[in-house]
Amino acid sequence: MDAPYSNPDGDINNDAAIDVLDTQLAVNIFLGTETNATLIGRADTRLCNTGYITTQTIATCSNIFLVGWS
Ligand SMILES: [Ca+2]
Repeated sequence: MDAPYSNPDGDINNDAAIDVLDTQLAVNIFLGTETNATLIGRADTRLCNTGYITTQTIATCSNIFLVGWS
């Protein structure tokens, strides 16, 4: 498994906040119900930078939202 991006931003919807909406978007992208290419690309570049969305991407987004990135 690839390591998470070293400095994830996590702001998938680009509203300058990391919150539950970003986590929900990560889940929807993982499930395939969110198909917006911009959101999918942003989720990858701002969370995992692996080229694909996994449960680790969702976990990273949740962690940023809940406890911040350290
Ligand atoms: Ca956001």
